[in-house]
Amino acid sequence: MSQDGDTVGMVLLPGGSFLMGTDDAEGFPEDGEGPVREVTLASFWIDAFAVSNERFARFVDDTGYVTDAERFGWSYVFAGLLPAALRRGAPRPDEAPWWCGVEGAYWRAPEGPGSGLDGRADHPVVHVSWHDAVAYCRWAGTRLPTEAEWEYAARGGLVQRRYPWGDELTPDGEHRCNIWQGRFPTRNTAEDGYRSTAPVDAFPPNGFGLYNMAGNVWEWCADAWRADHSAKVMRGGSYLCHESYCNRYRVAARTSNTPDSTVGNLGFRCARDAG
Ligand SMILES: [Cu+2]
Repeated sequence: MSQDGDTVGMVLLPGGSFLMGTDDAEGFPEDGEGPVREVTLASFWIDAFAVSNERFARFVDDTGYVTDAERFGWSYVFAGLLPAALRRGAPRPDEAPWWCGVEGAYWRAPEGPGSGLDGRADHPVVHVSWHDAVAYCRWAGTRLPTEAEWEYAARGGLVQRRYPWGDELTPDGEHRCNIWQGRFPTRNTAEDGYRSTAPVDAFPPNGFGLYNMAGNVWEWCADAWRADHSAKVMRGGSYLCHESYCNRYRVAARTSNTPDSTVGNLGFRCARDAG
């Protein structure tokens, strides 16, 4: 049974204008983070949490949907999460050799054969492509947020701050999101409590009551990446982001991937029109 018409777990955000983007010296201008511009939005609903394994399972059980990773037979898993036997000999992209192409990795087996979702029902679903996310939304009577909606939501009512809670990464020494601590990609001290995904309700929410808008998993947005319609926008950063190479857990940060790509640190949340 689909959840059409249901806004359980969603937050209604008032429409209005906000300053989107950043000229932050710590940002990546080449990603198109700037310039800062005023954007006006109608009010909309957005999920308080990324879509969890439990929610995605309901969709698959109801529809028999087969994800892109299952159709292709493999997905990208972070090397440090794999047993040696799967890591050895796995193909790795030259530009990001910490990713292993693992046969049989998909949302129900996030680290490939032998892995499962025990203890992770409330973690964000991963290894879902943009197409998979859109299919879920259609079933749920929702849609992906636009990039502007996503950033407006992530900012939580704050104006031109770096993170959903302010400008400081760890206020009073406290971790506020699930990213990488230590030396990427070989040593993860997991000071924030997590080496991989965290529950979708981990860490305090932002000013709009939204959880994990920074870190944990990247989230698909509805938009095409600039003029390149063969790629889609992703926002929010993930448990692998680290200052040393990718501080894209800032609210203005963005990246992209092709709509059939799947990977172990990329999920989504839903939005819907208000009224
Ligand atoms: Cu990153």
